[in-house]
Amino acid sequence: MSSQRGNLFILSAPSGAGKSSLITALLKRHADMKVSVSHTTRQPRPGEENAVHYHFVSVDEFKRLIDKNDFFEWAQVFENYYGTSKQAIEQQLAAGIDVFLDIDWQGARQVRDLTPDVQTIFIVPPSKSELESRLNNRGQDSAEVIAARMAKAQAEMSHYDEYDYMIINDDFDTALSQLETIVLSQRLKQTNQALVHHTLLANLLQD
Ligand SMILES: Nc1nc2c(ncn2[C@@H]2O[C@H](COP(=O)(O)OP(=O)(O)O)[C@@H](O)[C@H]2O)c(=O)[nH]1
Ligand SMILES: [Mg+2]
Repeated sequence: MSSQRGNLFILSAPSGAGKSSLITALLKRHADMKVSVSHTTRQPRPGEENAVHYHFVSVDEFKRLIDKNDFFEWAQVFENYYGTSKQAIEQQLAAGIDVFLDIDWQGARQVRDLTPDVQTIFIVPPSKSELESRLNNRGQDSAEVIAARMAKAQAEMSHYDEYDYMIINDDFDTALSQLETIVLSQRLKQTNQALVHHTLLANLLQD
């Protein structure tokens, strides 16, 4: 177990900006980073597994969890409920793992209020036409759903200025290394380093 507490990151993006692929690629490189598995009331897409991509629950179950105060944050997004359980993040952070929350701007606001040291990252597509074609190429949703997502993508993007960092996901490898730079540099913050290297510092400062 690391002696340093893990850092908490939020990644937000409009649907189709490539956020999930970036997180997946980053986690492949780093065993000490995890993405939080949210609860949602939306239906699983083909290939999505319960407890891996989301905890898929009914509206009744979701409301029960709200009443039990189990959520760190939750919001209604695209007609469905989404939420991060407290359990999903606390154990990991305590174990020194960096945790990513793939959540929307409403959730980001709640987490910022609760955890001011959270680092927030916003990912945008390189152009509107590229975003459109990415949403179409996914081929898992109806045209109606895609059109609704396109409209909501703009609503999500209008919140870009509430975030600490911004990445333009044009070239995937460039975006990935930019994301990695943000995450790794957080560990080098003096306050984080002082915790990990307290013995060294005590020694260096001793007369
Ligand atoms: N507030 C909040 N938003 C979430 C949570 N989980 C996912 N979301 C957001 O809900 C939106 C829809 O996610 P999803 O159904 O996976 O569709 P996607 O747009 O293809 O990723 C995205 O903006 C996610 O970041 C959560 O636990 N809390
Ligand atoms: Mg998603």
